[in-house]
Amino acid sequence: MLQAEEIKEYAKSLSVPAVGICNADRDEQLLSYLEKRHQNFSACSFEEKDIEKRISVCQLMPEAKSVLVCLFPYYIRAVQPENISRYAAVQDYHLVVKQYLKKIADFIQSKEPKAQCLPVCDTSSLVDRHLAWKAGLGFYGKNNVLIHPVYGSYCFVGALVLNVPLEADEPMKASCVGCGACIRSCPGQALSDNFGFDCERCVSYLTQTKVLTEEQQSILEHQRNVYGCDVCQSVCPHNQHVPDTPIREFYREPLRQLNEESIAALSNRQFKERYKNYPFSWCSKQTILKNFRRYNEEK
Ligand code: B12
Repeated sequence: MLQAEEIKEYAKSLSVPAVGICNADRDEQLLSYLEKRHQNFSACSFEEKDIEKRISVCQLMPEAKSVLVCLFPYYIRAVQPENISRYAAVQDYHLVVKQYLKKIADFIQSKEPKAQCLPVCDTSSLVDRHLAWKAGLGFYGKNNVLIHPVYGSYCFVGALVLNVPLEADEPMKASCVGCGACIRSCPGQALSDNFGFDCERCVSYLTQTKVLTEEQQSILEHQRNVYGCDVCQSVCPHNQHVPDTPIREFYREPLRQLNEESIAALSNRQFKERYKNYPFSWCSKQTILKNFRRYNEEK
């Protein structure tokens, strides 16, 4: 029978520093978190609205028995992006994470030819950071992000849904220090106690959204970023001494800033081509330019 430890060791040999396992049962605990959240805040337009799809791994793979969850740190001290968030300045995590998950899936199938492995990163109906929390890879911060004790919150989550049972890990005992710096610093006051999060006030969301209300535009005042936001992470004490990422793909051509004139000179197709390896290439060129114009008007 396939052993959890040998898969974890293999993943670590690829430089994936945090790997854990959780079961694929319908998740009643997540259900209560989601219900509470939906009572207090409207769901973000990027979020899966069907709660059953979020809590049932079996809706993605009917024979699912376990989920192997990995963290992919992306912090690089020498990379200090000026007007985009850190996660957007490095190679597109969807592409990078999927390559690693494919290698791990190949390893699993070499040991267990009947194993089915479904890669998940960001775009599925599952709640990625809940999976990571359940698999013991970190704890939730008041800023809503999943924090690893060594790599902090600058980590992407990727997972393989498996039809083979594996020994599950326990959630981590450690917790966020609870200083509230993220809540106080959030430019849109999107965060509140008890993991409250109002997407409609989050700068990251607003930079990715085409049409904004006047109030939302005022939240973006003085925000230099034209894509994403790192404020609630950069003030977090858990992120102050994190090591550089061991994932080598993230060192390839990191962006320092986006330039308005250069982007305006590109056609939509050229924009997609130029930035196809970065996570914001799905976003329209017009949305990025809207963020530049708003910043310029306020200067
Ligand atoms: C939609 C989305 C967004 C939206 C909404 C974010 C949000 N807070 O919901 C926007 C565009 C604003 C956004 C921004 C960012 N995002 Co985003 N986003 C997503 C996406 C696609 C869905 C998130 C979602 O469903 N949210 C709704 C709620 C239900 O889920 P949740 O916030 O993850 O967690 C809640 C519950 O799970 C519950 N909960 C569940 N179990 C438990 C257990 C305990 C103990 C506790 C206390 C709570 C708890 O508490 C949380 C708060 O309500 C996920 C990928 C995915 N499929 O999960 C990526 C994802 C969450 N994003 C990610 C990233 C990197 C970011 C940014 C850091 C990017 C940036 N720099 O701009 C910011 C962070 C903003 C923030 N403070 O949350 C990573 C997060 C990695 C991490 N270490 O946490 C993810 C997981 C993508 C990935 N696979 O790596 N994102």
